[in-house]
Amino acid sequence: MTVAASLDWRERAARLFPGGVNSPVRAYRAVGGEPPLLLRGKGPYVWDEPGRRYIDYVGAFGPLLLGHGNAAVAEAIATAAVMGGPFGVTGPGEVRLAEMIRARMPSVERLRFVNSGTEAAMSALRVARAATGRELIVKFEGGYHGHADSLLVEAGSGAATLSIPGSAGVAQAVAAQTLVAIYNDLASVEALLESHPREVAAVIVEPVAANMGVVAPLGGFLSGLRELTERDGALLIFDEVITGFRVAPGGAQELYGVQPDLTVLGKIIGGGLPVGAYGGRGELMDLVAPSGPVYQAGTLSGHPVVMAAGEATLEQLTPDVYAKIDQQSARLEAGLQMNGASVARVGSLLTVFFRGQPPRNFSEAKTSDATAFARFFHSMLDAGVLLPPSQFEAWFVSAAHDSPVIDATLEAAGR
Ligand code: KE4
Repeated sequence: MTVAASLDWRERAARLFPGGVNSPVRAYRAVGGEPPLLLRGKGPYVWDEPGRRYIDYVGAFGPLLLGHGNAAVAEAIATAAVMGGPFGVTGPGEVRLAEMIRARMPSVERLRFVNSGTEAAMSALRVARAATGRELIVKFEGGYHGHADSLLVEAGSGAATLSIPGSAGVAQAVAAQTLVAIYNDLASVEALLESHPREVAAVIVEPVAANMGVVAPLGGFLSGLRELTERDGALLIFDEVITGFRVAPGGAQELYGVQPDLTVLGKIIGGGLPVGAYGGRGELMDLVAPSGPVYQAGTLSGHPVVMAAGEATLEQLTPDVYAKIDQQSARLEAGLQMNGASVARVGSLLTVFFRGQPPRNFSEAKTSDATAFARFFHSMLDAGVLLPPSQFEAWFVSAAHDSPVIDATLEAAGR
């Protein structure tokens, strides 16, 4: 395809989609410049239309833990696709994938498949409100759980005041039912629960924050949330859309040994195809229609091709694959230490922050030097390394990022 042809794609996209993209982060507003037109990927690599190769650390923003174009996943998709369907009734693919999820995450006794992390988080909140009869939700500044109205809010003026919409089009009344705490700050959660005693249905948290860049939970933070919610009668929801089956075989709840009441999943369990899931204690999930009064539905939920891709993905995620990914990620982290920057890492999630120390919360993360990040992003792109186009996204290392790939990344960073 000629450069003119690629310009043509961009012009046509600009006329079709808001910002020329189907998800905002893809527009490169935070780093400037035009996104490359990427046509093919294999393993750790992607190629653009002129045929330039990049090492990819976007990994579809999380799903591609096995890298691009994994043969077994592609074959499972092809085999399922020619079987026809979906059939409008439960199939073996849904059962098999759900059993694999439950085997790895025992807190997920029962679950429901949906088609995105947004749907999963939104539905988990609905279950929590029904289970507790309460209306308020607590989330964390810098935590992202998809674009459902009640999760697109910002902290109000004072810490304990009601939230304001974080997006145009979110009703004030909806925003007011979500309270915003500070990540890694149990006192901020306690203050909210004390100012609204027994009114909070659930606290929803990314057990490893990955939407402010990677911010690990400080010791005692997650277990502290478990105690505070139990004491107040609120449910604890872990949003493991990113961490699930990435930071450990059983996700962050295995890594940190804290069991939530409900878990939100997505990304990896669909092997790169559209998916989400929410689940938890049996008596909570049995509140969901048709067994209970909480309505939630989805035309393509549990799609056999998506289930096949998820099953083929989880099957390959053996303990030694996790060990290898962690080893390569540790090498990358060590090699990226450079003056003026700090590296945060949990497993194969990693962020280079352009500030002296890794941040402990969103307000600290926001003090990173965005200009320096943008410069670093473009110099890495020019050197053939494709990073997520925002200081507040995580780098995703895959099983396909072997030693030569890590070495090439570090060589580019060195330059
Ligand atoms: P989706 O609705 O985009 O499938 O999932 C929403 C979601 C829920 N929870 C967490 C912790 C998430 O990170 C996400 C989505 N992640 C972003 C990247 N950080 C998706 C990329 C994008 O928005 O284009």
